[in-house]
Amino acid sequence: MKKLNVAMIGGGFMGKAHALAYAAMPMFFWPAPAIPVRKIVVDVTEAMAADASDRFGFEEASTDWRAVVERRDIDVVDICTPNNSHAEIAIAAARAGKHIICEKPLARTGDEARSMYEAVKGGTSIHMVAFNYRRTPAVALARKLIDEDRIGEILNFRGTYLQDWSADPDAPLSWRFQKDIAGSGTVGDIGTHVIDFARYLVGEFAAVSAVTKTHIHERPKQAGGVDKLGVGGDRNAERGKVDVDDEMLTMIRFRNGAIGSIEATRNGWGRNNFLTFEVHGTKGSLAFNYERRDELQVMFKDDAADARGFRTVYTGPAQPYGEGLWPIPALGIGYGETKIIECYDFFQAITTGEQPSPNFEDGWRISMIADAILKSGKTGEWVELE
Ligand code: SOE
Repeated sequence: MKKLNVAMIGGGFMGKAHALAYAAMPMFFWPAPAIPVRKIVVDVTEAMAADASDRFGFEEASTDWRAVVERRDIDVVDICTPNNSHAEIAIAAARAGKHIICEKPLARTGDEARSMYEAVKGGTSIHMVAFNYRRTPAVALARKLIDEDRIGEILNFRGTYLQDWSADPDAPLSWRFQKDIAGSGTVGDIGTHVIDFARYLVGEFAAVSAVTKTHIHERPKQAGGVDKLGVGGDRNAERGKVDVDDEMLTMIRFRNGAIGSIEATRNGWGRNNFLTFEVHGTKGSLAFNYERRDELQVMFKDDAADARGFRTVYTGPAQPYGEGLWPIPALGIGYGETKIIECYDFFQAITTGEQPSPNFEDGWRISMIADAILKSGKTGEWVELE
C-alpha cells in the first residue's frame, strides 16, 4: 500500500489531534487510501520539537520548517501553527509541490487567504482547510438529507458557536486575542466553523449585516507563546491589549434566497463547545448540537400528524462514514474521530487527485465572509459579497 510522508509544522493542541488522525486513520478506514507516515514534526525550540516527536510518534524533529518543506522525501505539509504563519508556510509548500492541509481559519484576512489560494491554483498540490466539524457524521447526514431534497428548499439557517474559555478577564492574553497573530477574535477562530456549516448546508453568502464587540480590553500577558486557552497564566502579570472581537452576531442573506444568522462568543459562561445549527426547509427541519454529536434532530412535514415534532437519529453504520467507525450507533464518536475522518478524506483526495472540500478556495471565501462581518460590525452597514 502507498505510503505518504507527513511533515507536521506545530506540535501543540492541533498537532496532537492531527497526529492521532495519522496514526488511527488506517485503523478506522481500511483499505486506507494511503498510509500516513509521521515523518517529521517541527516546533519552535529543539526541546519542544523533540517532545512532540516522542509524544506523537514522529520519526524526526526539527525547528526549521523552511528546510523541511523543501525535502524531497516529504509528500504532505500539515500546518498546525498560529494563523500568522499559515500563508508563508503554505506558499512555500505549494512552491515545493507538496500536498497541504492547513488549520483554520486559512489566514488572518481575505487578502492573505487569496494569496494562498493563488499559490495552489492550477498546480499539483491537493489542498484542504481543516474545518473538521463538517465531517461529524450527523452534519454529513444533514447535508445528505438536504441533497436528497428531504427538507425541500431551504428557508433559514441559524447557527451558533458558544464557548466560555475567555469569559474570565484574568485569562491569559493568548495569541488568539492579538490581531497581528490571529487576524480576528471570535469571528476567525470559531465563527468561521459556523460559516463553513452555512456554506456546506445552504450555499454561498450574498451579504451580511453584523455586530461585533470586544468585552474585555486587557488581559495578563503570558510568558511564552504557548496557547493556554483561558487557563494558567499569572493574573497579576502586566496586562496587554486585546485588539480583536470577543463576540459577533450576523444576519445573512444567501445567494439562493435563504436567510440566516450566526452568533459566536468565547465569553458565554456555561457553554463549552456549543456549536449548533437549525435549518428550516419547505418540507422539514434539521437541528444539530456538537455537544450531542452522535445525534441529528429531524422533522419531516409528512410525519404522521399525531407524531409531529423533532425526533433523534443516532448516527452509526447506516450514515456517512459509518463503514469506518464503530459498529453500533450509541458507541459514539468524539473530536478525535472528526479529525480521523478529515485525514481519510484528505488522503483520499491525494490518491484520486480530486480537490477535497473545504479546500483553499473555500478557505479564501470563508475569510472574505469573515472580513465582511468585521467590516459590517464596524460600519453598521450591510456588506455585499462578490
Ligand atoms: C478555541 O476557540 C478552539 O480551540 C478553536 O480554535 C477550535 O477551532 C475549536 O474546534 C475548539 O476551540
